Amino acid sequence: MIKIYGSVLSSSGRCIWMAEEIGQEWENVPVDFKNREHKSASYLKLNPNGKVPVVVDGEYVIWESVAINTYLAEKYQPALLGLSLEERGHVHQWNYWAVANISLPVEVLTLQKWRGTPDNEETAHARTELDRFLPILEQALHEKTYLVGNPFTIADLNLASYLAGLRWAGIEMTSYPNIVRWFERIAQRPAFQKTIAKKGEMHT
Ligand SMILES: N[C@@H](CCC(=O)N[C@@H](CS)C(=O)NCC(=O)O)C(=O)O
Repeated sequence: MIKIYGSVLSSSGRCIWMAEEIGQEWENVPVDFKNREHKSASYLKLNPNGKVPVVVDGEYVIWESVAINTYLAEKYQPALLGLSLEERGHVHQWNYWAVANISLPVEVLTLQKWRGTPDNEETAHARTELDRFLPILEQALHEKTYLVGNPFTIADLNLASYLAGLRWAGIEMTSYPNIVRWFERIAQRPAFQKTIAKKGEMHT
């Protein structure tokens, strides 16, 4: 069974959604952030970065949420990577784009919300980066049901999970109607609904 370390409220949520999407049995391993379990010697053996998620699939260990989702798609449901070489290329393009441009602003703004701290230079920069990059996603979703081809791919899943973080952090998205329409549709997916329903069941 696939083991996913870390809570649905963290970057691990992206992999939990993926495990639901591919219909594989999975087990959550809580990581106690308050007691810094993510920095313990035994945890660092799994992920030397001291971050969640880590996924353990049998003997195989992998970290970095978007890489994990690519691995899970390759192994269990390759259609989620796109249906042709060109689609797979664009799925990777959006995955790398999300990690390069969206991931850090999401982390900064969700942490700000979590801690209830005021704006500072770092959060102002995060907002500027979103203003710079979200219009690119908005344009790409013009008259599109999914980001790359049709059907749904992990490019949709990964991007939508970052946007779920922004929504949770209270970031205003009304100036991006294509993103909102796309997100609302993706959020109807049973796997996403099952994932968010776990919020109450998990801690840390
Ligand atoms: N790029 C990483 C980011 C992982 C990440 O930042 N995880 C956070 C929780 S959302 C964490 O474990 N932070 C603890 C730390 O940085 O010490 C991924 O997508 O897996």
